[in-house]
Amino acid sequence: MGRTVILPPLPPPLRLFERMYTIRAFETRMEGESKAGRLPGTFHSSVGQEAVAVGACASLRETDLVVSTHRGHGHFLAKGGDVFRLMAELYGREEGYSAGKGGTQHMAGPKIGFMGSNGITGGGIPVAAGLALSLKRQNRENVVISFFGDGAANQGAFHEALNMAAIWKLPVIFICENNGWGMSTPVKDVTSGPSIAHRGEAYGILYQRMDGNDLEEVVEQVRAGIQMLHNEHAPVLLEAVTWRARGHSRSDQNLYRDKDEESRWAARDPLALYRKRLLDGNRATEKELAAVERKVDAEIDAAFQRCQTLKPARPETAATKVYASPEVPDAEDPSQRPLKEGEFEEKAYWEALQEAIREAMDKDERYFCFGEDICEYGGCFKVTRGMLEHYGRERLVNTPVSEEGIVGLCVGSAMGGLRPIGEIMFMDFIMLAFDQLLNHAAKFHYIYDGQIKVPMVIRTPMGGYRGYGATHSQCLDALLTHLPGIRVVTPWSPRDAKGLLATCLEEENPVVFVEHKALYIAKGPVPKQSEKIPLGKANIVRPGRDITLCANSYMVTLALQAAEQLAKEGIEAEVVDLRCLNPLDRKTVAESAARTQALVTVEESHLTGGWGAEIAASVQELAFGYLDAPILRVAAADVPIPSAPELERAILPSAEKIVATVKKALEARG
Ligand SMILES: Cc1ncc(C[n+]2csc(CCOP(=O)(O)OP(=O)(O)O)c2C)c(N)n1
Ligand SMILES: [Mg+2]
Repeated sequence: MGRTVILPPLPPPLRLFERMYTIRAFETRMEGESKAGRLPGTFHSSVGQEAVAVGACASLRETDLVVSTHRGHGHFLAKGGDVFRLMAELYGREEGYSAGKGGTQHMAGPKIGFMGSNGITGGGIPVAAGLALSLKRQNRENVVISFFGDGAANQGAFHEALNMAAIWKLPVIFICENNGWGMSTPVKDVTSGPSIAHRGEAYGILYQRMDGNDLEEVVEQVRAGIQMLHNEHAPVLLEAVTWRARGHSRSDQNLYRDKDEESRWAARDPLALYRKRLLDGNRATEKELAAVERKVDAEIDAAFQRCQTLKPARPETAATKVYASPEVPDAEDPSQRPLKEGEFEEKAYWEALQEAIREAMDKDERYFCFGEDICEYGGCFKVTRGMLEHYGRERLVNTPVSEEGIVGLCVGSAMGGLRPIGEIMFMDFIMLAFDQLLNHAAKFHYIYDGQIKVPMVIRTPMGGYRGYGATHSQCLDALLTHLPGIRVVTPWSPRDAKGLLATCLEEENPVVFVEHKALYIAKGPVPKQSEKIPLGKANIVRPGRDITLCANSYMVTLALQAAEQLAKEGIEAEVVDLRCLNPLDRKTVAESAARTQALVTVEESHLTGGWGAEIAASVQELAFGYLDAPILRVAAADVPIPSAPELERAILPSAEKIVATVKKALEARG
């Protein structure tokens, strides 16, 4: 059943003209600054496309949301962005919307519903769908506009997001600004099908092509689109046919375009067309229009003059706001308390995980689980088994096989106020979502200077030892730690699995929570009383005086087995479970190594670039004087993971390899 939503009244024509003129004047002035070398980085002018931005935003409320592109100044101004703060951002000043951290391609103003411009072509589309999911789940009548270019319509992200928005009927208007070009590539050379708009047909959603240089047509189509969206409860795809009047970016001289094209489109300049239409229709006088132009020119000039007085960004701000909730190194760790009889139950790792999820979901409606085959099937490793009956399909959502979409919608919905718990079926598949995870989730808080948070947890199983072969066995935990902005947690025991997941579910940062296939059915004591284990605290799971074994996840099991064997030979190994890779508890490992004077790292990620190298470097920095043996590493060999058990064993860590490596280290000690 549809509903009629009263749209906000349209701004008067002179106001629309003023907005278009503001964008034109802003872009013109700042492009000059950019070409003169006074702005850092690049510059993408939206001159020629003002009617799309202004026409689309004309029917939005402040609480409606916009997600933009690398060519986003116009969208920002049309959504109500402040000229001075936008300009200041382009100059790299702290007064800018992103305090100089974002620059021209990464600005946000959530207070005015502008949820970020984005330097990744197509990257904002799943984010917009996720924001729409949050609006829908919160029963808000708002809409999201997702702006993107013709080039972005060829990204997988576009297709995954459109499909997901269509199946869940999300309130998002996808607006493709087809400006004829993706850098130097003409649309027709790289785009199949009758039109980009027609791609909507494939997803069964409403679609329409429109003249993107005709402000009134854009206003009308977007207004109709929003109304349709509310009536049909379905997303809409609009293709605005327009033209990029300037070069792609600062350095582009447009040498690949012919003069005919230039003069044809120059005659269709959207600002001049609207100006003429207002005059011809007696809706504004020359005097009124000129007065608007003078007023805007003065405003741009005032902002410009003010920007010249601003000081450069202070270097000490460069490393601030990387994380929305900081690491708490001295937080109390309840898991250090030994459990007494009656205080715990023996539980499997998977059960402990499910308990943490259930406890969060029972307390707070914002949590929902989101992933492939997590409903009836319970997920590939059955962590969500049995939950569907209790929580229903609203709180447990089976998704298409669309990893980029899964993570992207988690990102957007987390930004919109939800608490998504995403599941990636095998960690290997997370690579399909790296863009959303590492370019978006991990960076948004920082690049928008703390204005946006992405509190999501992505759970995923890693690991070999099961013969699944190269695409279903990898440990990518170390790989994820190379980029700041994202927590990486790798629990070993069922107690930690529950206590760490409980903490992660309350984190304000994005988290990748890495489980291990070989641990799901392993049992251990889990306290009846819920506990939250702080992130970034390694755990000494076996004390010893002769050497430190630093491990995580399933490698802790192997390290303990190795320690047992070594003990028979009189070598007492201390086993330290890192538990988290970000934050990384270098201190506990260094202190342990300082006591034992020797260290072997044990990881299942590949040797080269693994976390063992990072720990080795840190320990020699922190405890060099105490060591009297070389730090050695046990890791997966630098080959893809083979399937046959004999081959897999040959390249993955084992207790025997750990024992041999320990002996080698101790022999060198002499
Ligand atoms: C994922 C990704 N690939 C490539 C680029 C480099 N790049 C920047 S803009 C652009 C063209 C985008 O074309 P379109 O989506 O039509 O937007 P327009 O520049 O025309 O506004 C490219 C290839 C990028 N920023 N991100
Ligand atoms: Mg384009």
